Amino acid sequence: MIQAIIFDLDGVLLSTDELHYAAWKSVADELGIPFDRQVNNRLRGVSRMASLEIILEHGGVVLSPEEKEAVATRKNDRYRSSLMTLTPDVVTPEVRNTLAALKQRGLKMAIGSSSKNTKLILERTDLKRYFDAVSDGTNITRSKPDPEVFLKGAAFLGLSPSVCAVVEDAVAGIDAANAGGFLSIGIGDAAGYARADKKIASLSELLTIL
Ligand code: B16
Ligand code: MG
Repeated sequence: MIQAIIFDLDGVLLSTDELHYAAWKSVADELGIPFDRQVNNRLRGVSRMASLEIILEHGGVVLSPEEKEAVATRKNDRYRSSLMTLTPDVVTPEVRNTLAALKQRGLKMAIGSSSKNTKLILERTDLKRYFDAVSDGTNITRSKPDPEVFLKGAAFLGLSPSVCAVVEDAVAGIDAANAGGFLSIGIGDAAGYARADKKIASLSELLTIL
């Protein structure tokens, strides 16, 4: 019996892909690295530093640890400025109604996101009030596909993974959920992933499958 749902943020509850894309593109341009949406897709659910490694490898560029730190900071500064343009309207009525209905059913809800900017995004979009706990990039040391972010989320809720579902749009996130012993639910990109326990085309389907 599922008692709680842990939601990935970017790609599940809202899309900041375009904002990540613009910020990474600007730093890639400065480094002379070709960057397009195909490369950007590989960064889905991946931590900031791991994303930078993928971009550098794609461009055949080698940087020192200090240079990497500086580039990642530059990207994040630009990304955070663009997050200031977010308003509650970026969250669709379907997402909001689904969260409200699940909460009304008595399900516990948490966020399980790789992003260190999760709290800013939740505040800007007025999503915070639906969640009993937030596990994000600021409380983990290992990135998805490691299950740490979801295990911490379940621990914050005081529940065992066996009674929690995870909703994810990234293949790495489904692998993380499975590795942690959660029921994995794929949406978006991850809806086509064979290892997802359940697949949904849109968030409101949670109301019928759970
Ligand atoms: P930040 P999620 C992920 O969020 C994004 O999908 C991914 O593109 C990003 O690199 C990662 O967060 C880290 O974000 O730079 O803000 O710490 O899908 O796990 O909610
Ligand atoms: Mg995601």
